[in-house]
Amino acid sequence: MSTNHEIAAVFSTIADLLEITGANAFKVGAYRKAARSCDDESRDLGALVRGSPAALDEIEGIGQSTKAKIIEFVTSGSVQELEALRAQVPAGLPVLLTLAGVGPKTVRLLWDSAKVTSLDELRVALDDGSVASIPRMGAKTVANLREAIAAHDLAGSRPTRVPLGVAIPIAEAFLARLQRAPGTARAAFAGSARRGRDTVGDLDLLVSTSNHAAAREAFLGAPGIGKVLAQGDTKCAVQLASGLQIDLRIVDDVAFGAALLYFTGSKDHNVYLRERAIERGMKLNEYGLFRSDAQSTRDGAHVCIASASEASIYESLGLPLWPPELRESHGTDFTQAPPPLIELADIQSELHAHTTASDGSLTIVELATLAKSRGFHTIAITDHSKASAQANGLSVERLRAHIDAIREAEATLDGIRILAGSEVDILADGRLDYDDDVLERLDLVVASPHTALRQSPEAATKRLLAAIRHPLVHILGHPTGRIINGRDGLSPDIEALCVAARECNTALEINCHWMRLDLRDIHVRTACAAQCLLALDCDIHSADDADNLRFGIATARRGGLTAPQCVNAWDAARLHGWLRSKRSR
Ligand code: DGT
Ligand code: CA
Ligand code: CA
Ligand code: ZN
Repeated sequence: MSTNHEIAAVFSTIADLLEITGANAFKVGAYRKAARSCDDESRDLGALVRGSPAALDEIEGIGQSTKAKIIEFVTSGSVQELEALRAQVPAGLPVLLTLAGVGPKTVRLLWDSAKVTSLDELRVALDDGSVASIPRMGAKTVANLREAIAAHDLAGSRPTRVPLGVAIPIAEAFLARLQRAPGTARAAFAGSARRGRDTVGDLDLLVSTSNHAAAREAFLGAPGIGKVLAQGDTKCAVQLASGLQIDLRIVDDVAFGAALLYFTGSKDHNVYLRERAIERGMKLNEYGLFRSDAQSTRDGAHVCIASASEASIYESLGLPLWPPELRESHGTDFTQAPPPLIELADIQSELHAHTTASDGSLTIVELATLAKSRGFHTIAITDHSKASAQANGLSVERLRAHIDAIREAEATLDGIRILAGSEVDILADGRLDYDDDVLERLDLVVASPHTALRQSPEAATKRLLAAIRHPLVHILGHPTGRIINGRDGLSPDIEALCVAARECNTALEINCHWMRLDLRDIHVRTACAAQCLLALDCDIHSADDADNLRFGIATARRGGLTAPQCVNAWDAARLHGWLRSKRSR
């Protein structure tokens, strides 16, 4: 892209984002006009800035403010105002503007009225009727949105993989229907969803039943189906209106374990198991593990060794039972015992949560009550710091008052420790958003990157290392800042971060929100190998967010995390001891 096009793109993005945030039409129009002017300008704006910046004044449609931004872009490579706007608008939202016929006004309406912040959330909101129930949203607009999404997917302009957090609730709704069908023995989801991948290509469901027709009817009768792709006696497949495909296998209960094993995969793991079976004179397929020698047939069929449960099949292959999350091909030695992976029940604290003081929807007491109801011993209140102005980050003065309010809540509530913390912005150069004397007063500091998420890997590594090594920081929050299907975020040298984290006793966060899951699975593997501490936190903004823990657990398990390495799995004494170890008093 030429410099002129790049600057034009900056201005039109600013205009889009301004319009989404509801800025006045005059300002938006000025940026659009400036964008056109830059596109149409025959001279190179970079050369103009360096040679004769006064010439910018002659360009029709460029005023004082846009001129300053052209100079800023040419000299620094970025524009502050754009960065600030990006931080204000959810990262997944601008993509909606690429949908045919969808402009900033519609996007704003979807965001305001249906809380849609990404294409995936729009799919869900279309399916569950929350878009249709927006007062100013006509039936025609709803139909247009569906068509635009379908066209968008067809054009391949978007990865069609669906976030785990969107897929799992759908899978569970289907399973509930199947479980209610007459004749059903067992029902489960398999495939990448069961292996806990952060996104799924499609859903794979499995049901064992004495009544195939009833299971089929229960499946095909579910709401939200756009198209039936197959409807056989043992195999059905549908595509939801949102685009997600769901495969169903209907089996006899005696073969449930073999089918579950087969359809859980991964494909590579299946190949490994099948080869091991062959080496041992057996045959493995989706119906069971069989003897393969010619003498072992009964009534012409091979004798079945195991099929009802996964455990019996692994055992007959002389292997320990491997958890689905580790059934991948990373050079794992499957003859060894798998590590005792962390489980949901191991988690005893939440160390990243926002209140109404910044951008959360719960009060301190409501958050503490929520944490208590989960059986946690500790909750940390970590509202945003002042640089996160878009999230109503706290000035030092407001933070002081907030700490007092937290201490007061702790004195009144029994059975839960409430920590005064902060989610402090890591500025682009690695400095933190509060001074040390402020941080020192906090029980816990989560340091997170929120802006400048496109800096170079070298700059990102330096920036995050500075936060990890800061003596007052306990946890590095969502280290890369990626948003699934939204933005890639930073690409720091993860191994270097993990080594430093271990040295400094700083924990790296697995943010459990299904749009983040950051650190991601492969990063967690690196962290486990480096033996640094990890935190598993929900970054709670509303009560529902606490339910995202399961997705973080899935990512943690895929990385091989065991409970002792996770600070949230520690008892109160150990956790608070670690927190105090980074405080002088
Ligand atoms: P996805 O849907 O792309 O997120 O990934 P999966 O792993 O769910 O893949 P999917 O839906 O194509 O198939 C589900 C499982 O079925 C897969 O994990 C293993 C098994 N499977 C499917 N096709 C094959 C195959 O050609 N060979 C073997 N060995 N297994 C297969
Ligand atoms: Ca699948
Ligand atoms: Ca499939
Ligand atoms: Zn947060």
